[in-house]
Amino acid sequence: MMHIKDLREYIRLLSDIGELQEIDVEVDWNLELSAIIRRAYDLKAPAPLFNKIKDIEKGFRVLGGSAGVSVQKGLFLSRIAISLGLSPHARAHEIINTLAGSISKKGIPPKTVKTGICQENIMTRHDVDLTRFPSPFIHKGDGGRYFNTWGTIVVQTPDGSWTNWSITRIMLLDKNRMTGLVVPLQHIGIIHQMWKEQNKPMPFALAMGCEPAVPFFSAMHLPEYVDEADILGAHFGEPIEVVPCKTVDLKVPATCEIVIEGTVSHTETVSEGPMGEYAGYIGDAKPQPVFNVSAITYRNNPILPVVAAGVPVEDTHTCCGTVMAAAILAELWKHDFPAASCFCLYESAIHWLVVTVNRPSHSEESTKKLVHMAKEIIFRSKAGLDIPKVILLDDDIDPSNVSEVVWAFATRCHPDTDAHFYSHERTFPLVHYLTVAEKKDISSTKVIYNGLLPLFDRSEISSFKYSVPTEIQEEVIKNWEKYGYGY
Ligand SMILES: Cc1cc2nc3c(=O)[nH]c(=O)nc-3n(C[C@H](O)[C@H](O)[C@H](O)COP(=O)(O)O)c2cc1C
Ligand SMILES: [Mn+2]
Repeated sequence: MMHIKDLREYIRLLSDIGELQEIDVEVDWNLELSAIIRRAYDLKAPAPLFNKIKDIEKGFRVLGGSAGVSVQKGLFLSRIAISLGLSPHARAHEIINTLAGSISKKGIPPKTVKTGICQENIMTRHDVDLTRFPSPFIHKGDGGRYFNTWGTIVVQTPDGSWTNWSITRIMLLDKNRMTGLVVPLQHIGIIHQMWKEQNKPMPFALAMGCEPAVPFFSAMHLPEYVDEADILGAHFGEPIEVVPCKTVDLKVPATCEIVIEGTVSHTETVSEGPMGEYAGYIGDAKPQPVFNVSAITYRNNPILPVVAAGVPVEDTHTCCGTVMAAAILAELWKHDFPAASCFCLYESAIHWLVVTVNRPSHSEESTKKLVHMAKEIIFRSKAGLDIPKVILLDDDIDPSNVSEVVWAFATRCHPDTDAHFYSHERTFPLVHYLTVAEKKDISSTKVIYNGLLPLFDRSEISSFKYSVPTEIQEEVIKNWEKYGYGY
């Protein structure tokens, strides 16, 4: 396991494997920068590093596509894999199953260090000026410039017993104020409520441009009172180093690029959004709390990572999809559900979770039991909250392979008897098709499609893998170039 300890080391590694595109021509933070990021997603092109941004001081940079997928052969998930300490060639199954293993381990809490490179430069009080940084205007139709799309918001319960890391979008208001999505069911919302009950604003630290694993653990759905930082430690087998902030009693990853410190108001709200969201559409504007900024610290020549959320595949899908699948797989294992693997298809804008099952029995009774168990375990877990549609398939299918999943879903699920609907399930309010009332109630119908065929027999599949005798398969692969194929 290779633990990359800062963003710049990650950028060097991306460059080494042809996954980085440095852009030296000047680009505009107003729609141009995000347009380049979006086109890079569409082409699965290298991650753009913007070295020169219009009206922004020299040296301040932006990185896009931190967790984008790649067009290069064998390197499809390389950015995600490297970020998590795995080989750039790691496949989905290895990434998800390794992460699920880490979630099941005992946490390793962070180590506090006295000084951190993230505090090379400090702005406090009247010097605080968020507008010096290249926060982009991302989508036509957004309600403002978005300062945070990939950074981690650190908050703590009033009694200090739980430190939560999460990613939530944050919009720029002016020199020292921002506003962001504080969703009540998310941990930031639960902790904000605790501070409100004490009639106090909630201290926060926003750490941007952290070592590449941090966003993955920040987007991970863990139970309440579990610190994401501890699970990152368990994953790498060593603690992450954190440094105390200057104006709030919180700690941030010591090597990150930019830190915004301050408090989230318990009384004042402003209109946040709309914004182009991960489902692929412009969402809604709603009142959200004001984030008042007390200090900004940053590395020399800071790099601000940016996600241009929208139609798949972008970083929200790869990051959330990967960690949701891992968190759900860990839950399924904990409850002895015979899951082989699990994947949240990026192309579904992470609305479809595929669980492959290694069935102990094919009886109708046991399949019925598995569907019921899947519903109980998945929809009750924090990660399952975001998942509206689940597909259960036998483990001849690779759940990360869209072609295989589409085929199996189309041919194995009876529209009448294999769709199991569950009404009034808690839901993430950003799921696109929800009605206004469902978004307000954060409750909607969810579905499990049972694709576990009765008496499923692999030998009935007509494919290269299953219907061609092994010796002939080997022969054909060996002779492939001899037949005249160049690849
Ligand atoms: C790029 C990106 C953007 C995200 N934006 C938001 C957001 O604006 N609001 C939100 O509630 N969750 C957002 N998420 C998902 C949360 O980070 C995720 O649900 C996480 O588990 C929340 O942390 P918690 O489990 O500690 O509550 C985003 C995730 C990513 C990767
Ligand atoms: Mn949490």
